[in-house]
Amino acid sequence: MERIYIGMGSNIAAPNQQLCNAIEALALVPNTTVACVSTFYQSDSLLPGQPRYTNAVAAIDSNLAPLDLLDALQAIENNQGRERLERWGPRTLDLDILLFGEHLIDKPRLKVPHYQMQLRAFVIYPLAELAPADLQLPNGPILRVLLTTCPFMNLERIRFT
Ligand code: PH2
Ligand code: MG
Ligand code: MG
Repeated sequence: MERIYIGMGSNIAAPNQQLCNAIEALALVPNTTVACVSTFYQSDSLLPGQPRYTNAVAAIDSNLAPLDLLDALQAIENNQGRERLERWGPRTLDLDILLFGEHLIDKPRLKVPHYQMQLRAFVIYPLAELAPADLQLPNGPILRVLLTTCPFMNLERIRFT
C-alpha cells in the first residue's frame, strides 16, 4: 500500500464540478481508497489566453502498480470528456500523479515526481494541506521550503458549496 498524491485540474466545462466528479470516480478505483482532499484553488493558466483553472490535490492509498494507476486515472479523464488535441490545451480534467510513496519513476509514460511540481503553487499549496510539512520529495526538495520558494501565482482559495 502506498500513499499517493494526485494533482487535479480543470479549466473548461464547470471546473469545480469536474473535480467533484473526479473525486467520486477516484473512490471507485479498485484496490484504492481516497484518504483526503484539499480545498479547491483557482489560478490563471500557465499558458496565457486560457480560462482560469480550478486545482486541488487528493491523497489516496493504493495497491495498484504505478502504470495501472495511470491507466485508471486516464480512464477517468477520458470519461469526463478529456480531449488530447494539443499538449497544453484547455482540459475538462487533468489527473497527475505527483508523488507515489517515495518512488522515483522515470518511464516513457510516467515521470514521478511530476514535472516541475515544485514551481507550481496550485500543486504545492493544496499538497501542503494534506502532507506532513517535513515531507521530502524523492528528488530532494522539502515541502516546507517549497512553500516559501514557489511563485505564488495569485492563487485564490475557493469555497463553492
Ligand atoms: N495545468 C497545465 C497548464 N497550466 N495552470 C494552472 N493554473 N493549473 C493547472 O493545473 C495547469 C495550468 C497543464 O497541465
Ligand atoms: Mg497537469
Ligand atoms: Mg496531466
